[in-house]
Amino acid sequence: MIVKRVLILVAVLGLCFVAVPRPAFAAPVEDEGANCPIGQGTVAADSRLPDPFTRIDGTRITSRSDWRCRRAEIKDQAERYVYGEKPARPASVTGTVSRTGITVNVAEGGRSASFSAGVDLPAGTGPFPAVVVIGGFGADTAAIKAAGAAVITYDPLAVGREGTPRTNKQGAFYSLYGASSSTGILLAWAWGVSRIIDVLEQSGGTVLRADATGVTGCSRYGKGAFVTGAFDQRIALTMPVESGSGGTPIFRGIPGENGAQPLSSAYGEQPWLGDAFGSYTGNPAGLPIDTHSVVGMIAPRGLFIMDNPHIAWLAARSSSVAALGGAEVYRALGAPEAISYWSDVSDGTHCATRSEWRAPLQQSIQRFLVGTGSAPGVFRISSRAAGNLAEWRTWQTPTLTAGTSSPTPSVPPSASPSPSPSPSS
Ligand code: MCU
Repeated sequence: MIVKRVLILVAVLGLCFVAVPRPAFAAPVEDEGANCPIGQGTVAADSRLPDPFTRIDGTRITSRSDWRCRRAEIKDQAERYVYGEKPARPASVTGTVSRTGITVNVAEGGRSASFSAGVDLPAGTGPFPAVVVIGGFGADTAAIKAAGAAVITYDPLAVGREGTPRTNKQGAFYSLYGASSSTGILLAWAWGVSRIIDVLEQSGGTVLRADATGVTGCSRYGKGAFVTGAFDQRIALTMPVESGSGGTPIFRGIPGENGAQPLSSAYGEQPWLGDAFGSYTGNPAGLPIDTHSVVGMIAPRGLFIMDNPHIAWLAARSSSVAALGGAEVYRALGAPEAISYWSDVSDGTHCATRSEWRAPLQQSIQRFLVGTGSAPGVFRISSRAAGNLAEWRTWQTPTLTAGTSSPTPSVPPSASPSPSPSPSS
């Protein structure tokens, strides 16, 4: 009798665990604003940062739920003027996920391509959250695994090659969309990560969870990590490291930041940015957006920007302004703690593994990917490269009325107890 009751209790508890959806920190779809109208009008040139809260038609958003379609406008402008277009998921995406690797096959309009990625699981039984490490180096992979997430090692150059002229771009993305596509390779890399997430979704989440993906990368791959997180709302945690010009730093700040990689160099060294950016390398004030708004595209999802203030080329001061400006979007959406920034580091080596970042990195992974603990919510700006947001804006941050600021929580494929509430609640 007692045994029977215990069994019933276990079964009921089991059902509860299966039925309780765990709040996710990301959206269930790549782009929640895909059906939003894009305003008409021109944005006047401005040497300071455009107001992220003002629509193209000149009106200002008033509620948190307005952000979804305002974000869609920023995304449209980011594609049009900075990165090039990111096409929606192609007609066919198939692939496999194993404990050691992922394969991705894409096809559309009679063209096809394939690429693969490595998987390195942490200790435990899983299914695991995962961090895509673009180019194999970014945030400390040992620390990522120790925090409970798998590492997906992704070679972005198979999807968007470096060393090609803009007129003959190569890699899986360009096999589908053409060698003369005006999309830069950062967004091609981002598209590749999105297709990996498509395959994770199709896999049923037995090895890797599809609702708990992070992304990181250092240097040129930090530029890629930033763009990847901005352009796929399924990504719960974005961690660009020392990304430099073309990455997190505000474009408008680069010309005045001594020793920073010039915009013409970031545009010319590799086809990282879209072809359209070529008209703005000498005129960033003409851009209707800047990277603070791209940071805003990531809000209210987890973001941890890491910078190195010892190398002038990396433009850490302009990056701090982007983080401070983007943090205003997080604040307006009611999720100020979901963004962290850290440039106060002692070792000047580019892309070093840094002890200073270990705790906030692991806290971010646990909060946004594993689903435990709290976000670091820290801004540690080095005095060597401290930007001043007040010098860069004329707008003030609105108090938005409450609404659903965070993307709709998704039901995870795995069944596990629910963690603490979403960052925007
Ligand atoms: C910071 O990222 C780049 C930088 O933009 C380039 O100018 C330099 O050559 O390489 C950096 C990098 O990717 O280092 C690994």
